[in-house]
Amino acid sequence: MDEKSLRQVLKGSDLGQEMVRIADKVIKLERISPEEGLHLFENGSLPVVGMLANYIREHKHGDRTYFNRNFHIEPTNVCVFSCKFCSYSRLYAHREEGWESDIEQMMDKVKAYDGVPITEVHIVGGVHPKMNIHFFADLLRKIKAHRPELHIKGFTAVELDYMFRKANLSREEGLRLLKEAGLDSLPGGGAEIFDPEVREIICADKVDGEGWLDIHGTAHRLGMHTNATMLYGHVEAYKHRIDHMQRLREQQDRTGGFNTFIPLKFRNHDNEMSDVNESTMIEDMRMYSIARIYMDNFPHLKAYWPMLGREQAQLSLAFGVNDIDGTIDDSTKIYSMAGSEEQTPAMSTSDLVNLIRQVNRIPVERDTLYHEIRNYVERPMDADE
Ligand code: V47
Ligand code: SF4
Repeated sequence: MDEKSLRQVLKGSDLGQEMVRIADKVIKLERISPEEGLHLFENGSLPVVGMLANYIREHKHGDRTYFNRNFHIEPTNVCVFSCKFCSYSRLYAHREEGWESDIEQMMDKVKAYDGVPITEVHIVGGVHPKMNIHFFADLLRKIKAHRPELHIKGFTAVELDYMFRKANLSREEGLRLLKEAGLDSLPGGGAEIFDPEVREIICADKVDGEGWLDIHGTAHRLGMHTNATMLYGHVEAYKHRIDHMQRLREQQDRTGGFNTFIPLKFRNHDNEMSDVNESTMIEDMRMYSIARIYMDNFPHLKAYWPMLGREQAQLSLAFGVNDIDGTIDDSTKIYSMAGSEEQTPAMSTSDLVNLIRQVNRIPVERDTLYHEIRNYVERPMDADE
């Protein structure tokens, strides 16, 4: 929708004075303040925040909707931490209930994709007390030796913080070591909610918000790109979501290396927070919309379909989202174990392309750093692909 039509629609809606003022700022592409962000959460109806978010989305990316071809390696689900929302991990004392892969098993997984045109491997897992930085550096070197062009996006700031402390390395030394071994970028996990009081309730024992931001800032200074997540829809209040996004926005102003913001909806199956209700679909779409409006210096907003489900991911493309992650095979267990509809998350490229086309957007395959590999409207799929 162009600026004139958007202004006309908003004029016809019965908006309060404050909402009119904020909407005007958004349309002029001005940054909104934390107070204005909170006003959107507390008073913004889905149609209004959705239209504004879609305006920003189309201003930044038009109809382009990105995905990539990737697969996951989850080295272990044994974890020294005990986040209350986690359905996936097993404590070291109960490690016989979990899994632990050695380098050879993980390399077999990499080799299974020989000849398949994937561009990224995403490595993420629990924090195992016996898998140290040298073990992972060895894995990275072996992956690069086998397939040098494969982009390795690996290890949350939580895993890194633990590895570096155990090896007595500073964050910069640790990141340099892994970068030299082949690590290309960091995923966005482990951020949860930065506010210390909420963190104390949901994940008291892992790296705090400052530490998470410092690891990402250090990675940016070393020339690596990273993502950022926010786990929402549990015990936090709107002000905590704003605080989280504000800290990320400030970090991005300082170091500029974030590619994508990924709001993650809390799923309540089989974890210590199962008594907390999940957010509604309307609340999820409001979350994406306000994230798109607030995070003005983040180029991309991602809906992670294995967690959200395909139909909601498709719907999110009208509410600010311009990326739906990758083709992923059944190697990620984080969400199926937490109650996602996607029990064995796998979508072929043609499934993803169709899903995006059905809502009149343009499917674009990208690499991890958003270089375009193929525009599927300019170059549609052949019947035999
Ligand atoms: O940090 C764990 C989340 C994250 C639950 O950077 C849960 O491209 C909801 O960060 N309900 C790890 N969420 C996954 C992650 C990620 C995923 C996809 C792409 C990227 C990227 C990053 O999963 C954790 C935590 O916030 N999580 N349990 C749960 N019950
Ligand atoms: Fe461990 Fe990550 Fe689960 Fe927390 S969310 S318990 S750090 S695997």
